[in-house]
Amino acid sequence: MTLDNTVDYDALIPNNVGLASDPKIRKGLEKWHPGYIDWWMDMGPEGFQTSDVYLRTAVRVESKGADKWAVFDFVKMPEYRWGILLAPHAENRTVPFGEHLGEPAWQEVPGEYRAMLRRLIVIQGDTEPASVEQQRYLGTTAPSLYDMRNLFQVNVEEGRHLWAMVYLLQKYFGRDGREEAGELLRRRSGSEDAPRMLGAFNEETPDWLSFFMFTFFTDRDGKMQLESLAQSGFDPLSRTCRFMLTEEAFHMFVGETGVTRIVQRTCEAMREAGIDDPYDTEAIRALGVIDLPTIQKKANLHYSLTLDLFGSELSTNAANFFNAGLKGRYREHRLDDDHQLRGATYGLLEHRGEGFELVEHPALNALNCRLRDDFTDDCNLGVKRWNKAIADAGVEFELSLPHVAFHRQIGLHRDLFVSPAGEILSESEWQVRRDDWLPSTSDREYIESLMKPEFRPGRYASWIAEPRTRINHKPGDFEWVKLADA
Ligand code: BYC
Ligand code: FE
Ligand code: FE
Repeated sequence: MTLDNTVDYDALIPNNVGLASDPKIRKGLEKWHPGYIDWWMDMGPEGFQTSDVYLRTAVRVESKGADKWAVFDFVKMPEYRWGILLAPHAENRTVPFGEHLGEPAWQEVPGEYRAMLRRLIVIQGDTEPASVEQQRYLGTTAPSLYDMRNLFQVNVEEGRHLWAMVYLLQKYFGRDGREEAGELLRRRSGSEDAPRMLGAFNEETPDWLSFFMFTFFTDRDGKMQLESLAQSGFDPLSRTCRFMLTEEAFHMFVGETGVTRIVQRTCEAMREAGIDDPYDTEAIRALGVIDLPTIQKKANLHYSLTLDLFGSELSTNAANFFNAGLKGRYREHRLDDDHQLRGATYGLLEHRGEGFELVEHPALNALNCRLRDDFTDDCNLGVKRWNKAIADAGVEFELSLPHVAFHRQIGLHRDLFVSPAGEILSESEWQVRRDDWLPSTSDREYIESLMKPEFRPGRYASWIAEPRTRINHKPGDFEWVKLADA
C-alpha cells in the first residue's frame, strides 16, 4: 500500500504515515497531544492565540502541477493542523555513506545504533520548541502585521518539526521514546533546572533584529543539520528531514529579507538626511533607524553563537555517526568520493603562535568542522545580498562575518580571545573592546526603544522597509493577522 503521498487530513493528527491503521502509535500520539497544546498555550506566542492568522499548512508532501504542497488560509494558531509528514518513500534506497554503504536503507532502528540515533533525534527535537519559547514575546512588538504573520508561520512550523521528531521517537523507540517525547515538553529555553540541550537555544531573542538574525543564522544551522540527517541510512529519519527542509526555506527567507529590509530602511533614511558617515551613530539613530555598525554587532553575536551549535571541530561522535550511516555530510549525494573517507584529510584552522594555520586531520574526525565551513559559505551568500542592498543605496559600508574563532564557547577556539578580524588578544584587551564587537547595553536599549507595535494593515515601523515580495501574492494592505478584540 502506498499511503506515502496522500495525507490523511481528516484524522485528529493529519499524517501520511498510516496512523489510522497503526492504533498503538496513534494512541501514543493522541496521549501526547494535550500536553503539546498546554505547552503551546504556556510557552508559544504570548497573546494572539484567538486571532485569525493567514498561515500556510502542509497538505501534501510534494507539489504536483497546480496542486501545491501547502494551502494558505486564516487559522487560529491553537487550531493549526500540526501533521506528521514524511517525504515520499524512495524505492530501493541504500545507505549512502559509511561502513554500511550500499546496503539497503533501514526501515527499522538497527539495534547497535539505537542509542546514537535516539540522541540525534532528541537533540534535533529539542531545538524546535526551544526556538518557539525564545520568540514568544515578539508578537506584541511586531513592526507590521506582515512580519507578525511570518513570525507565527515560523513558530507553528517549528511546532510541527517537534511533532516530526516525536513521531520518530514514539514509533521507533517504544517506551524510551515516549519518555523522551515527554521530556521535550518539560525542558524550557533559559531554565536553570531544565534548560534546552544546546547553548544557543537558551539565549534570548529580545527584539526583531535578533529574530531576523536568528532565522538567518540559527535556522540555517537547522538547514545544515537537516541536510546531513536527510542523508541518513535510517530511512524514516531521512524522509522526515527531507520534508522539514521544504518548510525551512521560508525561515531563512524571513531572516535574509528581514535584515535586508532593515538595512534598506537605514540607508534610505541616511540618504534623505544627507548623512554619508555610517558611523555617525547619534545622527543616524535620531532618524529612528538602526545604524549599520549595530547591525554588524548583532550579526557577530548570532553567527558566533550559531557556530557553537556545530559541536567540536574534532569529534569522535561525528565520526561514529558517519561510520554508522546515521548522519552524513552536507548534500552527501552530490559529493564525488568514496563516501567512507578512507585516508581522507581535512584542514582545520588552528591557533599556532601569533595566528592561525590550516592543519590537516583525518576527515572522519573533522566532520563537524566541515559542516560548519559549509554553513559559513552558505551564510556568505546571504551577506553578499545584504551588501548589495547597501551598495545599491549608495552607502559605503560592508557587512561581514567575523573570524570563526571570535567569541566561541565550544571547540578549539573556546579559550581564546579573538577579534572579529582574527587577531589574538589578551582577555583584558578583548574585554576593553567587547562593546565595539558585540551589542552593548546601550545598543540593546536603543533597539528596544524602537520595538513599538505597528498593527495597521500596510504600515511598517520606522526602522524597516516594506517587503518587495509578498506571501501568496497578496496586496500591500492585506490584513495578515486579524487581531481579536482584546
Ligand atoms: N551546546 O563531539 P562533540 C535547528 C555536547 S538547529 C551544548 O563536540 P557532536 C533549529 C555534545 O552533545 C539543528 N552541548 O559534538 C534551528 C556532546 O555531549 P555528550 C539542531 C554541546 O556530538 C532554529 C559533547 O558536547 N540539530 O534545527 O559531534 C530553530 C561533545 O560533543 C554543544 C542538530 O544539532 C552545544 N552547542 O555534535 C529551530 C542535529 N555542542 O554526547 C530549530 C543533531 C556539543 O558527550 N545533533 N555539545 O553528552 C548533532 O548532530 C550533534 O549532537 C551536534 C553536536 C552537532 C549538536
Ligand atoms: Fe525546525
Ligand atoms: Fe526553522
